[in-house]
Amino acid sequence: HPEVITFGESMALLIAEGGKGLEYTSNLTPSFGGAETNVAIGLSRLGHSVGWCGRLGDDPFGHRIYKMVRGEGVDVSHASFTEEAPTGLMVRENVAGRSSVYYYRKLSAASKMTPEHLDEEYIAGARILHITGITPALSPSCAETAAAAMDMARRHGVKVSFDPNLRLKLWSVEEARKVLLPLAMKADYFLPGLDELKLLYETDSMDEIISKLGELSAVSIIKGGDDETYILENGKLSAVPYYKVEHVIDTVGAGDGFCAGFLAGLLKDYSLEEAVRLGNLIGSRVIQAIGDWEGLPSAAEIERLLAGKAHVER
Ligand code: KDG
Repeated sequence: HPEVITFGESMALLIAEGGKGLEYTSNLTPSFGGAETNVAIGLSRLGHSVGWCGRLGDDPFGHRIYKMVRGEGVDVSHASFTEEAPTGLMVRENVAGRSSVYYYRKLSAASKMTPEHLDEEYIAGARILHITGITPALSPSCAETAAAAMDMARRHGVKVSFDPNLRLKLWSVEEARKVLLPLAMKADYFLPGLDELKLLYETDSMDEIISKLGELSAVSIIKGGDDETYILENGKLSAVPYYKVEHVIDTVGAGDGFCAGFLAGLLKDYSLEEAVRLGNLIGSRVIQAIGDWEGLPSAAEIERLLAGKAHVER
């Protein structure tokens, strides 16, 4: 059984190259992305066993994603294909340093996920179930599936990790609030970004945010502070500083990288602070590479970095 199980939508990704917008570029690079496969790949590269159970279209993009995720060592034995709907697609451009994403994912294969696609026994054998708030944004049946998976995990003493990953291109903040806040109640580890909390709780006040988070039973790990990640445990707030990065290249995927590092820390029985530090380190690597998951480091790279050893190139 994998130590961590996650599921959600992974989509084909086409990236406009050369700093030209999609209207004018003649060069699109294919890749794929999805918050949950990003986390799964991150964990696998750090040496942990992880399963991803997504639903893909029975089409070339779907098969490509399946093979690439499997190639990263992620257990895809519970992922499935359907002929009823296509694999979702996202397209990204970067113009004048600003990255924009366009989704072509309405009625995608992943949006048709239902609780029947979950295998309770598979989830029961894990140590952690990781869910993101993108899944419930896809469709009502996906929202039911996310909640059902969390309930299954809780029934079997599997820890639930939940990253709200608010995507305002998928739903309004009002809709998101109604669904995400009840899901946060089911989590053991709640991993929001500070900006997301401001939107979800409709306040800029840190005191108010902390008091709202205090209503959850989860430990909250708040990403995206100016220079640090916060830990809120039993009403006590602490901060873990970021690793300094000289050149930020692409911030997409940083939060997922953080989650992978944090969950890896939990699996290694690190203290919360040490787990957050590992999360910060993985996030700092992801933002120094192009792509959502390409910059996720291996366990060996992390060991080298922490030992301060230079990489031997030739
Ligand atoms: O966190 C990065 C993800 O947002 C990206 O890989 C794509 O899952 C994705 C989404 O729905 O935007």
